[in-house]
Amino acid sequence: MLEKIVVIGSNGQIGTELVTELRKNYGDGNVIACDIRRPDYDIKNAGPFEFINVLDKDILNQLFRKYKPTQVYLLAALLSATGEQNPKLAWDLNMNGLLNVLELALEYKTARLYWPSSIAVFGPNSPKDKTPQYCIMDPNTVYGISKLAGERWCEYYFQRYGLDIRSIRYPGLISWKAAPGGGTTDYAIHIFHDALKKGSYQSFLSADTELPMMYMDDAIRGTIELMDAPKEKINIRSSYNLTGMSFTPEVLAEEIRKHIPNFKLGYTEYDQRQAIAASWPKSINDSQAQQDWNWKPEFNLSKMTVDMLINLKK
Ligand code: AKB
Repeated sequence: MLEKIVVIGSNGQIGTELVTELRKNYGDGNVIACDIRRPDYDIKNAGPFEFINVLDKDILNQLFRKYKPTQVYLLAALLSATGEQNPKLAWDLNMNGLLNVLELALEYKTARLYWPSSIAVFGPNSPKDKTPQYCIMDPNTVYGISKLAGERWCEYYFQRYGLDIRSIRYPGLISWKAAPGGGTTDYAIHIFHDALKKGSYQSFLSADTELPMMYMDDAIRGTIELMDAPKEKINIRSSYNLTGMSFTPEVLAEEIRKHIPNFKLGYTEYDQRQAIAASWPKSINDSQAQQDWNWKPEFNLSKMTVDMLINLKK
């Protein structure tokens, strides 16, 4: 079948790399990048680009009518830290954006829909270590609440209407190509930039704040592997737990010092993101993804650190 793939939120940290990879696999002309902002990189020149506000149902409808996509990736969202600055906008974008796309995917018979969830669906009473797929979930950020509600909508659309929707609960994503978009885990990217530029970094998370993380190469590969997996293998229609590694700022700094021996890590005054991080898991159990669609990360802390430093130096 000839695939027509629409990526909504193509300018973000994930979208930038996902569009490039999908275009390699399916051909430039078959992957339509869409965002509310003009792309400032070569996505626009490589293939089709459409300005889309996911909250504008008419524009969204025109997009579906024009391309009749076989696959849709909905990535447009406000993340945890920016979400806390504007809770109503975060709820509106994260929730109504999803509901608009779910409705249109059904109407235009989109074969497969991808929507990202996050470790933010867990909360202070969720188990912290090796957090399982199913457990107490009491998120206390608007981002986490919207992601948990979104997961329930996704499962509802699968069970009630048979919509083939697939999802991953991303941990913090570490990448060098595009800037991160206002998350709590962004320190793990800023630290590399500052290590190379200044030889030091002031972390807004405390030394012992352990969080689950993943290198972007693994996240993109995992996302496409999940979308390519046979339907009968997908047993989770809310969202799959997934992880690559877990570390604290101090452990990451130690790893960076293997390459930049004089690197210094300091800490800022208390930051609201500390409370968000404290409510999240330290590590994730992703055995269900391993079982169902053979998930396996390729990047651990040392391999990721080498790759980040090589690419950022360029
Ligand atoms: C954030 O920090 O908000 C995101 C996430 C874990 O979903 N990176």
